[in-house]
Amino acid sequence: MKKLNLFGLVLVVALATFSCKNTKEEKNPKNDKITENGVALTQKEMKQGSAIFFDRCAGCHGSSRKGATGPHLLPISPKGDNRPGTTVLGVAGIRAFIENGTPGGMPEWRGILSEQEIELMTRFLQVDPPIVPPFGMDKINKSWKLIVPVAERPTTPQHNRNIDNYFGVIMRDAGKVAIIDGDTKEKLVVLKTGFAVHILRTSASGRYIYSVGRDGKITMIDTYPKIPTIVAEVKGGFDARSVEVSKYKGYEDKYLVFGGYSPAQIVIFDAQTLEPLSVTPTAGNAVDGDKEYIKEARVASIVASHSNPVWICNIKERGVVDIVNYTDPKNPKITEIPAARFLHDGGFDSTGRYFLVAANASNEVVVIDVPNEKLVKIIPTGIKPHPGRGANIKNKLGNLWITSHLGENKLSFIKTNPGKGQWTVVKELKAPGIGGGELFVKSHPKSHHLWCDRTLNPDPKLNSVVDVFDTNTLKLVKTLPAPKGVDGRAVHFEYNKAGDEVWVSYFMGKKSAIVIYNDKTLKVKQIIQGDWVQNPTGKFNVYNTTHDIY
Ligand code: DHE
Repeated sequence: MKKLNLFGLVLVVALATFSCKNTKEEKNPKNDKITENGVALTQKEMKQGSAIFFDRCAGCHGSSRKGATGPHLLPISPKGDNRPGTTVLGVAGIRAFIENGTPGGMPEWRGILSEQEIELMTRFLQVDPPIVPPFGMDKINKSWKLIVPVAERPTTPQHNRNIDNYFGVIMRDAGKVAIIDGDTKEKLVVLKTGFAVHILRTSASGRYIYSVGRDGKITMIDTYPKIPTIVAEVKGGFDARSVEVSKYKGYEDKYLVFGGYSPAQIVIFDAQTLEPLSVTPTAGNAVDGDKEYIKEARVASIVASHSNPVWICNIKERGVVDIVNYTDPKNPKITEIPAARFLHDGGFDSTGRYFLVAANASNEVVVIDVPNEKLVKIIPTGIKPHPGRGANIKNKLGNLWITSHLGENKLSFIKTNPGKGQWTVVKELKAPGIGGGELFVKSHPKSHHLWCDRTLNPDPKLNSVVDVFDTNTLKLVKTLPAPKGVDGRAVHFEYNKAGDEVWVSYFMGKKSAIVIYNDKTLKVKQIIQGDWVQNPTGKFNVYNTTHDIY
């Protein structure tokens, strides 16, 4: 298995050190062994198990193992949860899940985790999870580094390149972000950002690119210098998946919001310097009536409204959508909209008025009217919808927003314009082959194609290809295999600014690559490979990201 970087290790060691008080725990001072629920681990194994869990499992099963997209992994089932505790599954049961994955979207870890790691996890998952320590304003402030103060930054671009067509590409395992000139396809720079960077977002002006990673670190990149440069860094927590900027008129490039997975909190920063302004924990009651109080209420996707000064923050485990007004960033007003569990990823419809987000434990898509801060509809779609930010297309059925599904082979087309069928699924499509594992879809207003991946499908013949559909006929146009010399799983799409090229990442294989297709001919235009292309994942075109074009 890939080694954690130094920071990752320090972090997980810190987390593991905060092991919870456990009544069933017996310590043997001689060999420092923890014996619990019939299994034994040394302190060293506990730390290694925490590291593996944090790196590979926490995203789906929750940092405290209470479950989210995936089931809980607690030794004993919480009240009301009829899924077995890990002590009921035992070593053999846990091993079967880890090695084979599940049809519900859990990947098979055999071949990714070593035998020693799998064996360790069968024991680690049977003891109580470590407690996550707080990460408040003092710690956030201490982590803040203003590398280039605003006064020392250029006031105009120091080059003649077209920043609008720059691409930020995540090299996940290297903890780096590459900035590529989309016009010339030149790599401008590869910057060390943070452990397992997850997404990038661009400022409203398009000048700055912000990354956020599984280490909770935000990195701010300035595109005005000849070579894009890191100008500020800060940590908003131990673990995160999202970051977004203020985009409303008058607030361009002013504020930035961070969505914490661990601890679960919303942190607002000055978007020019990354100076922290406020921290708001997201803990609270769950949406579905039982008044369950959820401490680990992680912040999943975030989008910025173009029509009012708010961010839409999706509180995963609670199933509520927080509309965060940033006009007073030190004391943000938050309006909570009860929706469905567990909120994950989503994006705008083509008008930018409605936000659609997957509730992947309910198999539904939630629609929010952003200017009016209201729930419009909760739409059943399929097993574990996973749209990324979704895709918007237009044809005789109307304006359609599309989600793919992790848990089954299904693309669902939701009509978004007024008239008969609005906010219902008006069409469903299957990609070739069986099983789900779809992670992302993408289109562009200038294109007649809809692109779909099968990244988490266990079959290598399916997870290495991408399917392209015609947006008018909704028929499959072509299944594109990994080009010669490229190996791995295909993941995530991004168009260039003109909408005539599609960039696809190949990761988790022996020959990582970014493959650029001509969107009209579906022919490979260029393959970007090299030592610096290491497990590329998300790609973000500056213009499309700033303007929410997908
Ligand atoms: Fe992601 C988006 C969470 C696994 C690549 N991912 C998101 C978002 C969330 C999220 C909440 C939405 C951010 C937004 O729009 O504001 N992702 C999680 C997880 O919790 C999960 C399931 C497990 C984990 O441990 O992280 C997970 N994600 C993955 C992957 O395995 C992927 C394929 C590669 C990786 O980074 O490890 C991956 N996620 C992405 C990408 C996006 C994303 C590329 C941005 C899509 C976009 O177009 O906006």
